Amino acid sequence: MGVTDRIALQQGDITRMQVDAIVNAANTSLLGGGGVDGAIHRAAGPELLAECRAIGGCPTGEARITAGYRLTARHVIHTVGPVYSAKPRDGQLLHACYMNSLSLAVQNQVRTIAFPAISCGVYGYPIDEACQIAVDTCIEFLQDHPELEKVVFVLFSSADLEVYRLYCSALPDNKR
Ligand code: AR6
Repeated sequence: MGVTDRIALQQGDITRMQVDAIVNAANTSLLGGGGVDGAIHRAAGPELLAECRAIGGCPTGEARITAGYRLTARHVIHTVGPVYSAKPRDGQLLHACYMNSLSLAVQNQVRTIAFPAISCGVYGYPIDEACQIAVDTCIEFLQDHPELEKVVFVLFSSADLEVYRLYCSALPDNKR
């Protein structure tokens, strides 16, 4: 079994995912917002905001973990993606978001995790560039962490799903 067998692609709403942890594309305040952040807070309930408030924020590229409250997922991992600026730093920060989220996950015995397309909404990151960073970073991590069973990329639109499908189907053998 190759590492890509531990990666799944799905279209839908991340709040409905039956995984140990879902990742939230948050902002540095961790106090909620629109997009996937708003959907996660609505589905998890007010206890999530209370726990986030106590954390007191999160710098771009880093991640913080909370309980999932009314979600099926046991945990929410909040990470803050970069606002796209077309500079090399964007890619470094987006890579750090995935890496730090995955590290926090395994530190907390998470075996299955779902990611949205971090930074690809309000923050303006082009989906094709972000997809490569997301998939490559997760492959790298899965190779080093056999205890992580599954990474699911949950895409809101069929167009975004297609970008991920195409990229994954064209991966070279040394990444599989
Ligand atoms: N499930 C899965 N994906 C979703 C969902 C959902 N329920 N809702 C939206 N998406 P965005 P960002 C997709 O804007 O770009 C917030 O206000 C969406 O189509 O949620 O990282 C935060 O508080 C897009 O592909 O996050 C920050 O201020 C992707 O999720 C800011 O937005 C990310 O879009 C973060 O911006």
